[in-house]
Amino acid sequence: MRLLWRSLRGLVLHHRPHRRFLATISSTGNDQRKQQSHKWSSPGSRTERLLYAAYWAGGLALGYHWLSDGHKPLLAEAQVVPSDDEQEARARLWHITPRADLPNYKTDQVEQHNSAKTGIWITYGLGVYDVTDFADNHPGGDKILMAAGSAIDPFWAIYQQHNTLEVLELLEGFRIGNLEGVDLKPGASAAEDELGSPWAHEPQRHALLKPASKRPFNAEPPIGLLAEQFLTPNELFYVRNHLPVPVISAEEYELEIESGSSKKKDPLTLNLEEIKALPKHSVTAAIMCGGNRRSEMTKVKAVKGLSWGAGAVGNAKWSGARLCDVLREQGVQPDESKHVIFEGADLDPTSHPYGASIPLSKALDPRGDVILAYEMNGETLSRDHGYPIRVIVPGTVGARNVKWLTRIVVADKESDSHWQQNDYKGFSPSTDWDTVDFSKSDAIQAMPVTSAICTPQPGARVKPDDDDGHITVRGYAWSGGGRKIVRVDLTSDEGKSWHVAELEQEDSPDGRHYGWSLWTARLPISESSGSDVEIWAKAVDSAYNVQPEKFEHIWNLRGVLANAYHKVRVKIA
Ligand SMILES: Nc1nc2c(c(=O)[nH]1)N[C@H]1C(S)=C(S)[C@@H](COP(=O)(O)O)O[C@H]1N2
Ligand SMILES: [Mo]
Repeated sequence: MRLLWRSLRGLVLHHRPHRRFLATISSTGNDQRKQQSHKWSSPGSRTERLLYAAYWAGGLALGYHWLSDGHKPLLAEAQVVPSDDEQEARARLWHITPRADLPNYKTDQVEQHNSAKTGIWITYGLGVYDVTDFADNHPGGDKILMAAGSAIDPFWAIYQQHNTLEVLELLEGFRIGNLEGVDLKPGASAAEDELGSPWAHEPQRHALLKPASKRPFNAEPPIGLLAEQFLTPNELFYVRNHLPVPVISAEEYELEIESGSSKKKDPLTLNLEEIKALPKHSVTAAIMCGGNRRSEMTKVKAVKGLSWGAGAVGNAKWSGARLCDVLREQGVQPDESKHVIFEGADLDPTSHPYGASIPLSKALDPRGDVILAYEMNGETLSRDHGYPIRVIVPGTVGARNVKWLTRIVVADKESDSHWQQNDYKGFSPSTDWDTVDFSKSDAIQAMPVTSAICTPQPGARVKPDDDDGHITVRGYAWSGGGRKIVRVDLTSDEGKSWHVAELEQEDSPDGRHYGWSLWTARLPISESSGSDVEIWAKAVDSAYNVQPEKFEHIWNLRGVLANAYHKVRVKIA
C-alpha cells in the first residue's frame, strides 16, 4: 500500500519545477517587502477593488481593458496590436523572463512572505509576485494561500483552468521581482511539462463529450442525446474530475479499510481479486453532480463553479461488492461511529487525496445499496469513472461517489477534505462571499428532486406532430435519497394548464429507487400561444417534494442544488 501511495504521490509531485529552484538557491537577505512593490493600480484600493470585482465577475470589458492598458509597457515593442494568440504566446514567456526593472530575491526571502501578516508572495517560473491584495479581494483567492511563500508552478500544473491569458496578465501586474539563481530558458519548462506532467496520462475521451474544462477534465454529453437511453452509454457519461486521473494497475491496486475503534480489528487490505470474490451486487443509480444545471442559476446572478448545463448527470447499472457486507464482516456496529470517509488515489499538489464522507447509517444499510463498484453497465469501469474501484452511493450527490477508491475509514467525524468541508454545501440567497461561513452549512448528501427537458432544445423550431397541434417533449427526472419520481408536469402556458408526462422507470421500491426516470409528454400548442412558446417542466417525488419555480429563491453562491423548473423556449414552425 505504502509503495503504491508513494509512487502515486511521485507521479503528481516528482516533477515540480520549483524543486529545482529550491535546490539551486541559497539564502541570505532581509525583508524587502513592498519596497519595490509594483502594484496593479496606483490610484488606491477602492479603484483596485472595483477593478477586481469587474474582472472576476467574468472578464467584463472594463477589467479587461484595464488589464491590456496596464501592460502597455510590456507589449510596447510590438508595433501592431498582437492577436490574442500572439499575446498569449508572449504572456506565456513573462514568468520565465527576468525583468531588468525589478530587484532579485532569494527563495528564503519569498518563503518569509507566507501569511496575511507578512504579505503573501509566490513565485511562478522566475517571477516573484506579491499577491496579498489578490488573496484578499478575489473570491476564492484564498486558494492561492496554498502556495504562499512558495512556487505556484505545481498548482498550476494541476489547476490549469486558472492559467489563462487573463490570469497571466493579472499576475504580471503583481510582479515585484525575479527569483535569483534560476536559469530557465524559454521552452525548457514546456518540454518538462510534457514529460513530467501529471496530465501526461489522461485517458482518451469521446469526441461528443464537450469539455467545460480540459485539465482537470470536466465534460457533459450533448443534452439532446441524454434522454435517448435509459442507461447512459459509458463513453457519454459526464466526467467530473478535480485532479489528474491517477494511473492504477489491477495488480498493484489495494483498498485499505480502517473499521474504527471498538472491535480492535486490524485495518483490512483488499486487493482487486478479493473485492471481486465477494458477493456481486448490482444497482441502477443516477449519479448527478451537485452543480448540475448551474448555468441556469448563474443567469439570476453570477455563481462560482463550472458552468454545467443539464447534462452533469447519467444513469448506469453499477456492479460490485456491497460496502455493508465488508463493514459488517469487519464488525462495524451501527452505533459505534457516525461517518464513513472515502479517499481517492488522485492527490492534490499538497499530497491530499480527493475525499468525501457519508453517514455510517447509509453505508451499513443493505437498502442503501452502497457498493464498491468495478463495473458500469456491464463493462469494466473506465479510468475516467474510477478504475479499478469507485464507491457508488445511490441517491447521494456525485461528490461523495469517490473514484479510484484507496481508503475507507469509519470515523466519528466527517472527512476533513476541502470537498466535504468547503464545497458542495448550500446557502441562503442572501449569503455572499463576504458573509459565507462554510462551517455553518451541512454537506450535501441526498439530492433534491429535479428534472430537465432534453428535447426540444432551447431555440429549436418545432413542428406540431399531428393535426391537433401537439409537440413531443422528452427529458429526465430524478430525486435523491431513493425517492421515486411519481409525476412530471409540463406546461406551455406558464402554468395555466398542466400536462402529465408518461414515465419510463425501473420497478424498484420507493426508498430504494435510485435510477432516474425518463419521461415523454405530448403538449397541445394552442393557436393563441403564438410562434414563441416556453415549455416548463417540474417533477414530483414520492414524498411529494416538488421543484421550486424560480432560481431567484434558491440561488446560492456556489451554484449547487440548481433544481428550479426547467424552462425551454422554442419556436413553433
Ligand atoms: N477521487 C475522486 N472522486 C470523485 C471526484 C474526483 O474528482 N476525484 N469527483 C466527484 C464529483 S464532484 C462527481 S460529480 C462525480 C463524477 O463522477 P463521474 O466523473 O464518474 O461522472 O465523481 C466524484 N468522485
Ligand atoms: Mo460534482
